[in-house]
Amino acid sequence: MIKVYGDIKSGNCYKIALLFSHLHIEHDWREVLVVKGQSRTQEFLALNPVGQIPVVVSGEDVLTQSNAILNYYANGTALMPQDPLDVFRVQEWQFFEQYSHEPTIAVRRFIQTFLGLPAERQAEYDQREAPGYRALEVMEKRLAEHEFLVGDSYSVADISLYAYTHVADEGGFDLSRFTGIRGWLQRVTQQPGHIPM
Ligand SMILES: N[C@@H](CCC(=O)N[C@@H](CS)C(=O)NCC(=O)O)C(=O)O
Repeated sequence: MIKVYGDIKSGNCYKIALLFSHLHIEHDWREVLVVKGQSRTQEFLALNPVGQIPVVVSGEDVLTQSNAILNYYANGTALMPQDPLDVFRVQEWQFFEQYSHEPTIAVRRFIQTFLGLPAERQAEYDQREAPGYRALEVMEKRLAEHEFLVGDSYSVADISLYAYTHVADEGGFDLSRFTGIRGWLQRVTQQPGHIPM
């Protein structure tokens, strides 16, 4: 049985739960709570020296990095395009997610919702607002004219970006003017096997 070490309230971990639900991949979920220091124990660091969740263990294989895990399991399914240029587009969105979207939208959500917006992190929280909105504008540009991020069907690119976009309000982002994104969020929830965070 595949083991997933994670916290379902973490978008990076939810990506894996969502993909496994779409693909009917049975797994054993092992809760690891970052805020309780459980990703820094010796036992956990032996599994992933980076000290981060999610981690997937399949037999002898230890898999880390959420988007790489998505791509590994989606390969050969309808959730990963076949055309090499479309595969490239998936990865383009995933690198964007990790470098421009997650560090702004997910980090503000963590500071606000998980830590309760402590005074010592207020400046960092404020600094991440403008780049977060810039990331949302990039998504909006695509989604105002297309149903999904890559090609014309739902793919792992959508899973990667959905994870934190659908809870962006928990990081103080107002999505009301992003009509393309809001329509897409709705379409994602209608995919067979969709599960909430
Ligand atoms: N690039 C990693 C990021 C994983 C990540 O940042 N995980 C967070 C929870 S969402 C974590 O474990 N944070 C604890 C830490 O960095 O110390 C991925 O996509 O899996």
